[in-house]
Amino acid sequence: MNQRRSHSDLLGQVHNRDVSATLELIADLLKLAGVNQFRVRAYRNAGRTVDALPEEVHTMIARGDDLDALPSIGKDLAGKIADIATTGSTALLDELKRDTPPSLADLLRLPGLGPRRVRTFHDALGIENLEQLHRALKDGSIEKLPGFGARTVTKLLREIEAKPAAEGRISRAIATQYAEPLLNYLLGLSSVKNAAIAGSYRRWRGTVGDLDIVARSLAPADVTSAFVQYREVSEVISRCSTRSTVRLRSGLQVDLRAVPPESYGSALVYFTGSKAHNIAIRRMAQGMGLLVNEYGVFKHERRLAGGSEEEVYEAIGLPWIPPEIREDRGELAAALSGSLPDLIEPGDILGDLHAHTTATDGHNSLEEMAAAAMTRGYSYLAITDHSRHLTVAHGLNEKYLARQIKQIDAINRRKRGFTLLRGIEVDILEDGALDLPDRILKRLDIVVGAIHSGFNRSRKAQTERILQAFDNPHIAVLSHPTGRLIGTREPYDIDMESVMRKAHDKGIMLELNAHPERLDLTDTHCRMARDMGVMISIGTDAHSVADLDFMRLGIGQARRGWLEAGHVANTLTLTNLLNTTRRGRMPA
Ligand code: DGT
Ligand code: CA
Ligand code: CA
Repeated sequence: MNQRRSHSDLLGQVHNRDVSATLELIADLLKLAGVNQFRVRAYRNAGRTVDALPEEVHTMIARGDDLDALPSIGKDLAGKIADIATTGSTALLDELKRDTPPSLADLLRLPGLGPRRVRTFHDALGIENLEQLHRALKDGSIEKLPGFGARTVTKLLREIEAKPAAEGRISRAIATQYAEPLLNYLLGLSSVKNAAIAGSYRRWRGTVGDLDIVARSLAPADVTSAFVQYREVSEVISRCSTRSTVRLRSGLQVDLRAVPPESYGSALVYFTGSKAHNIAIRRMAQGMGLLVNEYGVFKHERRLAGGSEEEVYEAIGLPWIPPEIREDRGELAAALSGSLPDLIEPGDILGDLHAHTTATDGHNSLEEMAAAAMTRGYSYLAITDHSRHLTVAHGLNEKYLARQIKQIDAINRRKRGFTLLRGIEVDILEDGALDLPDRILKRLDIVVGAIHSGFNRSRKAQTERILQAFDNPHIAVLSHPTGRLIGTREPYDIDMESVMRKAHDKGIMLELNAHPERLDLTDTHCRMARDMGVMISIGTDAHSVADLDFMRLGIGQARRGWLEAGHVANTLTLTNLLNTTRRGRMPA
């Protein structure tokens, strides 16, 4: 971060993601300082609230909104959030940092390490970060500490070394907060005629390594100099008249190419990628005696196309190909034979099939969730709170679920053209049984089964567990089928083909969980479901009204998996949907 910037210069630059990360850091440092867990949790909850906001905190402050009206935010926290949103920090954080190096917080993320152990590492060995811990584990100094045996050391080493490869990439949902304002800034320049974010961002990958922006301009040098002056740029990594790379304060790197109008389409194709798609296109064009590059499509130096993407694809005999499937996974063959998929679109979605409320670990009530779903034009929303086994989320037992069913029925009686579906996200227990008895499950519209424990079982056992759950007559959907948490938890090991085969035979759907940390199923698994005739249900796993907007990420992922509206359950009308989800329901 550039320390020389004044506060007023920073104003308007601290995005919600920065605020929530700062609150999270405060929580970690408080935890290390040994304060009581309720105080720690208050900061974590506040971070989550900020993450779920539909607009930027600094916008709300500028408008004069009361931040303490937000869920789980009192007066004191509201003041600190305002400090962070306007200055990037708050007195408490500055004070905590004086006592504890912030990098110690990373150690808390390792399974099995609590504040007491982390403090021991720090006090006894001066360890301040993961790298130093890694070294100390290997050179035997940790094993010599009282209370740390060889087994603990082996386990910690494995955790550190298995840190997922997503490191260095950020979630697309977070990248959006930085990308869209930057794009708008560029679009507002008089030297820019048009601009688009290309790269993995445009292909809707769940995570992005960096941003790639293409701008159409008659004065590329002007675009570049305005770009490097963007207020969030912290470092100019490279710069020439048509191309430059910068780093934003957030750490996100951005490549910009400014190109003349006649090359805009070909530059967009090139920088949208993927690289594999580009190579496949170039090879195909070569067979036709054509050269394709970022400047255009050429035959013996003569330009045939380049101004628009449609023109570029047309010059090589293809229809335009949607960015999400430009991965060299058969899209060129499909384009050639006129069999490109008719990909699902946001307007096809009639409802959301996975949402939580304050009855378990959600932030909003049934009424609020219903209203938010209606605002989005939905005709239904499935309420799928947790079941009792998930005690950390205050999972519902039979009695509380029965009460929620009554509440949902009462709300539905008052609504026209909108229905809350009675549902549950029920734990699939270790033996494959569901966590609630059939007599309550059969009263529901949609039973979503999920694994939340016992992740480390063998492939065979984990697969058996799921197949066993599919024998329950009520389960309609398998939620987040691989259990991955992007960047923090690897998927559990299952035989996806067996799971899909049985899902198909039993008429059970697989969920594409649209939460940005999950995006589970993956794109290739979506494609596999399509090929195996397994219906997909897209669910946002919303824990607040704002989370319902994750649907767009789910659609991006579904499109990457070649899914059409007909492959996705939430495009069905309510009646058709209920025909597929109420598998073993007792007649009303
Ligand atoms: P990322 O940033 O890792 O999430 O993924 P991308 O796809 O955005 O990759 P990036 O930023 O390295 O490059 C943007 C696009 O530029 C990439 O999708 C295709 C194109 N590109 C980059 N390097 C090459 C290359 O060596 N050959 C070809 N044909 N295209 C390339
Ligand atoms: Ca990129
Ligand atoms: Ca790039």
